[in-house]
Amino acid sequence: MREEPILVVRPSLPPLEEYIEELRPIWDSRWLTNAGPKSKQLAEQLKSHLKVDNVELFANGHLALELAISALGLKGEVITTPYTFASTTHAIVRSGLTPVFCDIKEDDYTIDVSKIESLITARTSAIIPVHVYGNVCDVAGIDAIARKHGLKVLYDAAHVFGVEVGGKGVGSFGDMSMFSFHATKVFNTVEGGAVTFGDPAYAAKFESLRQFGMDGQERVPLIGTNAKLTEVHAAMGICNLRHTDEQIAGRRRAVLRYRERLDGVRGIKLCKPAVGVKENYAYFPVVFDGYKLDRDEVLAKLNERGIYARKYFYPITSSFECYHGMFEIQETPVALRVSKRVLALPLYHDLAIEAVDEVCDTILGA
Ligand code: T4K
Repeated sequence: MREEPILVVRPSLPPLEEYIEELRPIWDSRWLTNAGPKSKQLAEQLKSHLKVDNVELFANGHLALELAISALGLKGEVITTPYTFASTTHAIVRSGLTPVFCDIKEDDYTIDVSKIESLITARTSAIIPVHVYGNVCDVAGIDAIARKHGLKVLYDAAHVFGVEVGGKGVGSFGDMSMFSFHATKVFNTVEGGAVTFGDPAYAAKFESLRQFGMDGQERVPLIGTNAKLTEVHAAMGICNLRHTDEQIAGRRRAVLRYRERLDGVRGIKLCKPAVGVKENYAYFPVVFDGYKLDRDEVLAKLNERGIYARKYFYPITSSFECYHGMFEIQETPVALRVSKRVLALPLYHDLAIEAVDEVCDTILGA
């Protein structure tokens, strides 16, 4: 057992002095929250960094997703996948909508576009696909279906910070995209999130929705919530953004080493690098299918050594106990099968190559 555990992810932090410097004007002005100058500055910086037209910031990714659903006025059924973190499905259900689960593709675990149309009914209002692990969905295929059937598209883009497709920011596809800035993400504000969108008319709606539905001091046109990003969180984002590119380069180095060690090993399946996509190396999922050990045995071996890989994403959300009896989990057989075989291996920007080797040695020598 190693002295210091290797966790699946570790947050990126700026140098402490840099953060203190960024906090100084907040102390001086005593402006701490409610869309202050730091959050406005961060939103502007993210607009150009993410190559999108509009960015609104929120207290976390989950609330951002719920408010995006609200701003889009979604009703009835939405087509989504159960191969994701709890947040995606919960946001849909908590908004009074019915998730209709579409299966995922074997190669990158994103929504299988060929299966979407058969799930559309008169009650369908939107598609909520997930760019899972940083893998980009078939945005052109989804766009074509959405246009044909008059559906909105809201991407769960929690994992794709900084990803570009054909030179375009991934957050510029669909009607809206939700990004998570949680501590464990490629870019973090400790807690935080954003929605990116093309139509500027949504900006005023988001401003109101995240501030109790208020518009000024005396008008309350919407039933909103409190989902504001504070100034101290925004300051963290401003600092972290200065280092994100070099951190993604660190993640890439670790991923290349993983691929070098694990690609082609019988019974071990890796995602292939995507063509025409600028990747962010958010997660490194490995599927154990026909390997000498099953997924749970591999995880136990890693844990014995103090290596804490995680079963992202198991179980599929449609099988959660809170949804007992509501969904037929066999309707997404690929998602079900992958979830029982997948492990996300440790990955963060300063993960040492020796640590990657230790993870691989443990898996291969098991
Ligand atoms: N949609 C998708 C597809 C998502 O993946 C997520 C979040 C969301 C929506 C919602 O966005 P947010 O509302 O969170 O902004 C973690 C994260 O908490 C969660 O944000 C993330 N997805 C999910 C994939 O991973 P857990 O339950 O695995 O977290 P936890 O506490 O077990 O931490 C994971 C690892 O990170 C551990 O090894 C410990 C380490 N860690 C964690 C924290 C909090 C640290 O080293 N430092 C820390 O401060 O969910």
